[in-house]
Amino acid sequence: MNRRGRFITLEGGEGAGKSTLLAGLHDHLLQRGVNLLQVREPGGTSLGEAIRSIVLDPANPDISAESELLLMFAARAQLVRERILPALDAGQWVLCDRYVDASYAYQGGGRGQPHERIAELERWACAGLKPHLTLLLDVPVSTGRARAAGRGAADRIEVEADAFFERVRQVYRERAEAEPQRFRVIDASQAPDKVLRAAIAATEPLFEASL
Ligand code: Z5A
Repeated sequence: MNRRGRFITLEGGEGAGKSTLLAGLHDHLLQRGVNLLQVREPGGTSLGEAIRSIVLDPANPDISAESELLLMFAARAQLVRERILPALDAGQWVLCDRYVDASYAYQGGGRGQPHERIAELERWACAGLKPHLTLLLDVPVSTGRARAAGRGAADRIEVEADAFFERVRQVYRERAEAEPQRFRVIDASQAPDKVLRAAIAATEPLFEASL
């Protein structure tokens, strides 16, 4: 990849603390003088936000695993082309709350969609775009779910059983192990300030390297 900006993604299971970390990391990068775009998946474009409201709505229990996978990639294909690639080409850094690893974890691990099918969609939909850095917030499922439980009504995916989220966690960890140069795994059971410090340390090499 020979783009001027940097592409950072955040991943993790339910209640891992991504939103909490994003706020602190966003402030830190701005203080470092980074011209930053922050987006989320599914979402970040008007098409993506419409897909998000459909796919996370518990009033749509009949969405098939295949449809769910395609909807995630439809939102992603639009976000990559409409916002992420133009921002990177203009020299901005992009901080994205979830990206393609989430599809391998949730639709692959959680829903049992075949890895090769997801890989094919990635090749087709993502225009070759890979993150420079992926921060994986790793936390036991019970801890994450207990944190998330305080937040009110569960969405269509959050209603799944613990076993679903154990498979999600397992796939995330396997992907991190397979690509150690891209992933930094952060113990997200630590206090939020420690999680933020670990994330900041992981972003430092991005300032130095010509990627
Ligand atoms: N999804 C998918 O299936 N496939 C895909 O390809 C993509 C997404 C891209 C997006 O929902 C859903 O879409 C997600 C995966 C699926 N579904 N699930 N489940 P979302 O973006 O709305 O939600 P989320 O991504 O799952 O995140 P979350 O559950 O909202 O949690 P979080 O952002 O990681 O956590 P948080 O809001 O920062 O923290 C939760 C609580 O814990 C809160 O009270 C905090 O104050 C507290 N917290 C945070 N950090 C700590 C620490 N370190 N210690 C103690 N307490 C903490």
